[in-house]
Amino acid sequence: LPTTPELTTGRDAGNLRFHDFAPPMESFRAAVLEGLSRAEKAIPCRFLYDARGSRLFDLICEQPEYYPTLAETRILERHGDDIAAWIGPDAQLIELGSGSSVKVELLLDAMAAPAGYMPIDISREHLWTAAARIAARRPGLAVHAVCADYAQAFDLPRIPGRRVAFFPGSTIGNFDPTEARNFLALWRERLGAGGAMIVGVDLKKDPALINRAYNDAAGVTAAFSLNLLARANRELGAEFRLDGFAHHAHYDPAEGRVEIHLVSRRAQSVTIGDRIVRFAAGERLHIENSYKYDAEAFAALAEEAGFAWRTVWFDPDRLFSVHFLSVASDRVGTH
Ligand code: AVI
Repeated sequence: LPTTPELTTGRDAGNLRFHDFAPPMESFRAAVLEGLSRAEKAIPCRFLYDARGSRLFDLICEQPEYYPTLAETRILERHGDDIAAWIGPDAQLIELGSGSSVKVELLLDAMAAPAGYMPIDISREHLWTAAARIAARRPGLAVHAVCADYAQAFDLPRIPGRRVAFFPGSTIGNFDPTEARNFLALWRERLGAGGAMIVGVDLKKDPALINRAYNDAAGVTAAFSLNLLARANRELGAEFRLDGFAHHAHYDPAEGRVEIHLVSRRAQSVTIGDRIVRFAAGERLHIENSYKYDAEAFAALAEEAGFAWRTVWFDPDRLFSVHFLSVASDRVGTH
């Protein structure tokens, strides 16, 4: 795959280096128009995260019904020392989709002497602020902030230490299982010999508990979903009436996933620039899936991606899991 060259940023300071791969901004307009022209209307979930969407997602994580954040934090607090022992010495910790880098501090605290910390995020300013905070708090730690799309090809900066990736939050669940396997395989190649990956994965459980998490009483998740239409109004000059659509999130145990849609409350036409898109009453616009796994099923998926599955930690209520995968040395690729 062609890789994007790294830009010089002039932002380096002290123990902080900034590597900018200038991830291309995918066209929101093209994705919306293409997705709305399908028989089953859909917009990819990555477009939920503009600045307002990212703030709303942080708020979702604070809702009492949204158990994944709380449960994963508990795991990292309780088992941080054990996880650090599995990571071992001379490791650089690479965080995928680091956002505000909160959970990773629990791992950095537990690691005796990390060789470095490399947060990767597509959102440049968010990344810079979080990386600067960690670098200031930990003057002995080499922090390499990487602005890139972690699912795309780019040459990971070469810094000392074995590569250990941290992918928390069950973001892996927003891929379908085939995409998840391909994504893990890509990162296995990238991590190389001696590498490992720590992945947070939400578990299958009582559907009522899952449904509550995606339909919080304060309506934050609904606002997060509807922000996609508000974003289209702001950025594309679309004329979605937000009161014309309802957030609908439902866990399908057979598929093992939460399916999130915006449902048209009535028959309506929406103008987007020079296009008119028609919605029938009750018609659904798909905006996200969130897959849940049994620990065994995720271990099998990781093995199919070429990792050696090592161990898993759970919170006391068995709501969430954190898996430790290592790169089996006899299967290492050339990257
Ligand atoms: C980011 N991701 C793991 C969240 C999830 O639970 O699938 C996104 C989310 N959507 C609605 N609530 C949370």
